[in-house]
Amino acid sequence: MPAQPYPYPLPNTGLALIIIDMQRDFIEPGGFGHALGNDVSLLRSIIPRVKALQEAFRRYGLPIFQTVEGHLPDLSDCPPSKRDRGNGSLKIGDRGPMGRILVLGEPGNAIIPELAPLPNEVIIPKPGKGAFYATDLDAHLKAQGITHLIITGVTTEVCVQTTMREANDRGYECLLVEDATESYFPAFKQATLGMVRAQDGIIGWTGFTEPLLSALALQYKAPVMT
Ligand code: C5J
Repeated sequence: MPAQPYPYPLPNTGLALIIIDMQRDFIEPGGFGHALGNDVSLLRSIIPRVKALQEAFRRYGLPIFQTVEGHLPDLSDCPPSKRDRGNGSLKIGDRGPMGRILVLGEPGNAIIPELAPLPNEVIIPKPGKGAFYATDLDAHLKAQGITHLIITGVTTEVCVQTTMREANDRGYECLLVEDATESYFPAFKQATLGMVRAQDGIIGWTGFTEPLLSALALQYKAPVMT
C-alpha cells in the first residue's frame, strides 16, 4: 500500500491491528492525561479512523490487539521513576473522578465505548509505555504467526512510538497510521512520524487510513457467512 518512505508490503497472512491505550484515562476529562495538564479533546479526533480500521479487521477476520496502560491496585508494578513524574494535581494511584488514576479495572482504565473490544479480542494490560515490556503480547503474536503490525492509538510520541520501536527490535514489520494516532503535542506527533520513517524506514513505515482500507479490501475477502 502507499506509504512513506516507500510502499508497505501488506502480507497475505500474518497481519494484526494494534490499538494502543484508547482508554478513558487519556481521552476523557478527569483521567491521567487531564491530571497532567493536557487538553484531552485533541485525542478524540482519531476515533473515527481507529474505528474504521477496527471494523475492517473484524470484517476480514484479522486479529486485533488493544492495550491499556495500568497498574496493579498495590502499585507494585509502578516504579517511583514513573509515579513521581509530572506536576499534576493527581498522581498514579490517587482517587480521581473516574476512580484511581491509571489503576487496572478502575472506570477510567476502560477502553472508550466507541472502541470497545469484542469478547474474543485480546486486551493487553501494560505497566510501561511499550506494549512488549512485562506483557505477553509477543507470545500472543508469535502463537498466531503475526509478522506485520498496523499500529494506531495514543499518544504518538510516548506509548505508540515506544511500542513500535520494541516491535521493530523483535522483527515485526510495522506501519504507523498517521491519521489514527494522536498526541497532546502536535509538534511531537510530527517529529515522531519523521523519526520512524527516517533513514529509509529505520523503525518502519507511516501511511494513512483510506489507502490502507482500500488495500485491505483488495487483498482480503470477508469470510462467507453460512
Ligand atoms: C502516556 C501513553 N502518555 N499511552 N501514555 O503516558 O502514551
